[in-house]
Amino acid sequence: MTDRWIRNAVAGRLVDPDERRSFPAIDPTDGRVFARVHEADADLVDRAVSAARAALDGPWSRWSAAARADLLRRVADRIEQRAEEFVAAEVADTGKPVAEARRLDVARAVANFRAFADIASRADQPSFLTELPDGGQALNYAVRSPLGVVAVIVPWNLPLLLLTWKVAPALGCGNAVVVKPSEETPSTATLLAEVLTECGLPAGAYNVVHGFGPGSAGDFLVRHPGIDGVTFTGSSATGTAIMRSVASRVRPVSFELGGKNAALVFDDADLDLTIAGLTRSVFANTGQVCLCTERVYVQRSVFDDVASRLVAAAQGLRLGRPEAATTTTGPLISAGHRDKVLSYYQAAAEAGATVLTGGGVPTLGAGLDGGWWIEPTLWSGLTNADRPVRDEIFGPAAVLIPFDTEDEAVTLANDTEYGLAAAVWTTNLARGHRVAQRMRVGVSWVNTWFLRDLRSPFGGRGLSGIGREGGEFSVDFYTELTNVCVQI
Ligand code: NAD
Ligand code: 6OH
Repeated sequence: MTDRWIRNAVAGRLVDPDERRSFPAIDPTDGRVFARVHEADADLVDRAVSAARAALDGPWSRWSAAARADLLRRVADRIEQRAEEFVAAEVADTGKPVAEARRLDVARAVANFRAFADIASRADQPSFLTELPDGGQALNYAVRSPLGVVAVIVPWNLPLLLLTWKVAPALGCGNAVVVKPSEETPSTATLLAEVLTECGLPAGAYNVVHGFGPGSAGDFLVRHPGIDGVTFTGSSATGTAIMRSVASRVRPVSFELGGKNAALVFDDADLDLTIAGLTRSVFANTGQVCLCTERVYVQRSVFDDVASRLVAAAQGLRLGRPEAATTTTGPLISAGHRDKVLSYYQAAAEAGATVLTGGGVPTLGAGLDGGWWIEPTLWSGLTNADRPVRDEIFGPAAVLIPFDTEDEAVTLANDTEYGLAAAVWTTNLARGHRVAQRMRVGVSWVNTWFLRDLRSPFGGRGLSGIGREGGEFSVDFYTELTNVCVQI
């Protein structure tokens, strides 16, 4: 049994763990327990919310926007200095390749703090000069104030990236947060607490409570009367449950939820670029990115070529130890999640899919067989009516489906209740713009995938979410506007 603890953070201090309330932190590469996580009870969640309220009512409320921006920049610098600790913590929780944690997760955490230092401190405030019937005037101007105590609930797939995507703008706008990381990936949220304190964030402006959803810290937090809003990234089912919990007190929510994202490959696409892009978009992070492509629609004349080249690329992926330079692909996050993904492998087989590659569980040896490994998988022979083509799988798997015309491709891609992301692959510029705009999604890429400018709106439609974050859209969520009208 390990004696390492992952702690809650309340009022600027790490909380001594309670031996009676813990759950294991498990390394997904081999199933080994590497730490115990202190599960916050309702009382500790209450203390965290009170600490956040006290911070809001205390000196933190008098920090200027410029001082908050300086703090965010110091935090970015400090994460860079302690980058290898963040990498190690993220890799321990997720099993992802070390190089990927460095290049994507930790680098984006730094970028999130730097970007929102600029964005939040430059947020504009609308004003209008109103002409009155008697010839007089009134000046209307709006001032922004923090939303208040914000509950931040995040998932396990990109834990630090998605946490800082919310915490940086929330703090930049002067809020106090109570964070509930995923029970699968608790480490980096607690490490961030240390860094924020080192950088001078007042006690209570950032708190962490660990635990699960229903009947645990997540549920206690979203039902707490002391919170002023909820920003949530996770599954559509959990989003629905949280919305219900928050509804009784009319609090704003920002939801970034699941996806069932399409790629559309036209016969004029640059196939080298397309195959490299599809390989990333289907298999990055073992398919555990909300933006990952799970449906690949391919124009019929290039279908066989695209299929065989994508299969070769999938077979070139290397599953293995996170620290090995050759490793491209880690395990899934948990045994339960692998069971879910495997149930779709089974459902695809039952629906008569042709398994182009993969379809099962690999044998890796080298001490890895206790982990949650799974084979990268591609299918053909399914249609939009089949469950593996309708439900979000959230694993390294996609289906290839042929189409004949542009209109047919658009119809097939939009035939889903989700609406997060799409990627169009074509060298025809007009078609690229045309099709990208016709996608019913929040994020539509042409000849690329997961290319992000943090000033642009990010979010989804339908089952994929409510609201947009990024740039001024984050500022809009994390602030309230008060309009002042002065008759002149
Ligand atoms: P999840 O919904 O199971 O859990 C997300 C978080 O919510 C966790 O911290 C969990 O403990 C908490 N939670 C669960 N039930 C709760 C409740 N009733 N009240 C309060 N909190 C509760 O999601 P997951 O399995 O961790 O992540 C995978 C899902 O997240 C996928 O559906 C994926 O598409 C989605 N996701 C979306 C985006 C996006 O930006 N759109 C980004 C990443 C992940
Ligand atoms: C989902 O898994 C990825 C979400 C990505 C972002 O929120 C982002 O800002 O890039």
